[in-house]
Amino acid sequence: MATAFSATLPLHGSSQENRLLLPPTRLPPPSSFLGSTRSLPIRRLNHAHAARRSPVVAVQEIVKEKKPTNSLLITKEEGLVLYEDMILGRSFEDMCAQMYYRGKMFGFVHLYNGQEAVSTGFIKLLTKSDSVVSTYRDHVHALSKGVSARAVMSELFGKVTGCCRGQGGSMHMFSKEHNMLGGFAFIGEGIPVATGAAFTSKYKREVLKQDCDDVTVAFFGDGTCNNGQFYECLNMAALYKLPIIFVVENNLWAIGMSHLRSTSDPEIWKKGPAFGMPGVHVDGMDVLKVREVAKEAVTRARRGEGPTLVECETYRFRGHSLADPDELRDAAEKAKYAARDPITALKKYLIENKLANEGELKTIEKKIDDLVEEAVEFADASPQPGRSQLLENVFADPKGFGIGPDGRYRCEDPKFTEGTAQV
Ligand SMILES: Cc1ncc(C[n+]2csc(CCOP(=O)(O)OP(=O)(O)O)c2C)c(N)n1
Ligand SMILES: [Mg+2]
Repeated sequence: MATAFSATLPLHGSSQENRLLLPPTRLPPPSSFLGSTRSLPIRRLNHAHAARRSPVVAVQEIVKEKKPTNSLLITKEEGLVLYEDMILGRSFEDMCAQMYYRGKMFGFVHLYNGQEAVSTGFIKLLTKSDSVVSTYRDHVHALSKGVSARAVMSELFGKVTGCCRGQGGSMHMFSKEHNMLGGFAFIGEGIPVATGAAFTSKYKREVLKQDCDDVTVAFFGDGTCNNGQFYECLNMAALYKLPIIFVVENNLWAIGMSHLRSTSDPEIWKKGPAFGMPGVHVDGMDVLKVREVAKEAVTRARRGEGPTLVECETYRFRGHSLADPDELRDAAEKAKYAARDPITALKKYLIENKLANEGELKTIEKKIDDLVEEAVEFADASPQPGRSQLLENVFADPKGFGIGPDGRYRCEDPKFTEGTAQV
């Protein structure tokens, strides 16, 4: 494999795990696949209904077959696109932190620093009509999908020029134009939405006979994999062979809860084969490895071969949100992952393989710095939403007492206060 990226991240061995004396999970022998310590066994279902399903094929087997070991994984142009996207994600988030602490944005703000290889590795392979669903850690997925830095920053500032006209804020980035189907504050909420989007693509193609090979990528965290919606959607996606990729961003923590303490089997990728779809583990600090896995998964989905579960092992470089002082995670663990910064790794690969020189990369960094600065100026100068926008798109009775058969708010009925209710 022609990647200069460093060795793999063992999932195990955090100090948290040691303190709790959890039994070590038995790992299969190390595999050279994309630097992963785990390999995906090819499992064929041997129960009575196996004939209904397609055999489960490991994504990495396909990747191995196709990749000669001595060729570069990307062209110069692709490398520069990846680098620019990751720099955009990082610079944008660093700027968010500054703006948050200056009081320019309100509510919770969850940053993506450290996880850029996942967003970039997947989304830069997608077309505009493909869909992306994210979580509350969604700014960078929106940027990778093409939503402008101006629109995302303005949304964070609560301004009318934001991608949701200031009504969504940090956790709800949405853009119909870019098929960015939302950040979702409730964990797991996005997974059924993504499954629905994938169902739409299949319905268009197979029932309406439209020329549609759109795929959907759903991003969510390790903690979310303990949520029921994840399992329900894996089942439906496998059953209907939907064009979807479930991407777990396993950053080893769910706020202050270690993945190893909260999950019966911490190897999330194994849940794919359990539902009849490929599951793969990939080093999520290495954008080239993520991209190789993403290519295969996206291609399978486009060909109508169904869903894939991808577990990207990654790490967030900041606290859970900007309100989190990040005192729980062990300093040694943080330092270990900081040394594997995905942007530094890509830069090293580009330079060592003569795909780019320092000057070209600096030019990109400067361009992105200017773009992010300009986005802040734009957001700052943009107007607040008008008061009339307040109740737009609110379908519930804003006064909280229901709507009567005459279509009027119950509380406006003079008889309303005759009972026990007090308005
Ligand atoms: C349904 C629901 N339950 C609980 C929460 C509170 N909550 C917010 S973030 C979070 C942890 C999620 O961790 P993970 O899925 O690993 O994502 P990460 O923050 O690490 O990206 C929880 C439990 C929530 N937002 N939604
Ligand atoms: Mg997590």
